[in-house]
Amino acid sequence: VSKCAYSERAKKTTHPLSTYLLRLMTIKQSNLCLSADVSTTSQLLHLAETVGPSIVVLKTHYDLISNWDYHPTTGTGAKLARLARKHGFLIFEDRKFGDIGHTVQAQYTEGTARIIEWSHITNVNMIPGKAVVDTMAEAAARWRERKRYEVKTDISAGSPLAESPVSEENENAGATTSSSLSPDDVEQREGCARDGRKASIVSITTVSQHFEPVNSPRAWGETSGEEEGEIFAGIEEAPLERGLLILAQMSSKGNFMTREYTDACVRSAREHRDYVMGFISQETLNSEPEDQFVSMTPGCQLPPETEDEDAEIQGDGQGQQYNTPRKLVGLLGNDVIIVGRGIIQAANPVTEAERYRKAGWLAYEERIRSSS
Ligand code: UP6
Repeated sequence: VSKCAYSERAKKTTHPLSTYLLRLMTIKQSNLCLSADVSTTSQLLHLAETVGPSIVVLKTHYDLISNWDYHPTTGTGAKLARLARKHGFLIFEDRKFGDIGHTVQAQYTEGTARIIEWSHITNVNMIPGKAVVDTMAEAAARWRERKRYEVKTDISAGSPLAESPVSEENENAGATTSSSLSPDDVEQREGCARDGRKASIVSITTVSQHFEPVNSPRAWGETSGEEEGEIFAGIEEAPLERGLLILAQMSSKGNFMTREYTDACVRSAREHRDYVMGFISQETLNSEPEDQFVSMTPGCQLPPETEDEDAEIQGDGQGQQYNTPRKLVGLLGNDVIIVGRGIIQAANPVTEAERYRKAGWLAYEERIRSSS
């Protein structure tokens, strides 16, 4: 179990999105992912808006939503992406891809939902074999090149940002770069900053100094301006890279994920360190010094406030099993707790999310401070 602080691991990982996530976690003092398993877009967007300040990842199952709007720039994915920038969290579509590589590539990048366009992270079930990870990595690399090209073309044509998907994605990016970075911090290359309605391509090279931990994560609720979607001072835009989590272990009772399967997931992750951020697992799977994978862990609930915090938690009667943040983060070394019904079925999901954030963070602090 790693005693290394998230901020230190942010410096060690080579995946830009993991670096970003580990910094977000440090700033927001949160290792909480909300599993927003609701059935309408308004419920989803409302949760993202209200719980956004407490979380670092918002997990979706887009196919649970009855009225998902597929429009690339004004649809549900684009709206979520805007809320992600506003509150500082990453979007994780829990698609659990599981087909032959060719099919998965198309499901990931094309078809109805075009998941790659709005979701920073997705995951894959590796039962079909390692090729599925190879093909997803290939698709993500191609997508990134296309995005870069689109940004460049958009800029050289001087077209208004709002007219292309990429500009929609980068809307408001300038709020950070212009207000909190000096010109020396910014190098012409990638990312997108706004100058009136024209864009310039920038890369934020020395971002770490801009990540000032805040005393209260609630400070994230204070935007630097009135405009909807304006991002927080001190936080830069998420990098253009996409990330993958490999489904290496499951929380459900009697699942068929053997040690051999889990080990194969780790080997595959090591082959794609620039794309695979980590795992959906029940314990940390980092075992070599170069392993800086993030483990995100479902099957997490807290007992009611009135009960002992280490009390055993009942499953859901449909195979789901639950553990507390203290066990998952403190003892088993997981990094991010994924909580669905524990929060969304509470009388007040906003205060409940804060309760989980605090419990998850405390478990992490105890872990890095413990001597054993
Ligand atoms: N999930 C699990 N276990 C896994 C992998 N994924 O529960 O091993 C997902 C479920 C659900 C969420 O698909 O979206 O995590 C857990 O929700 P819950 O907290 O309401 O049980």
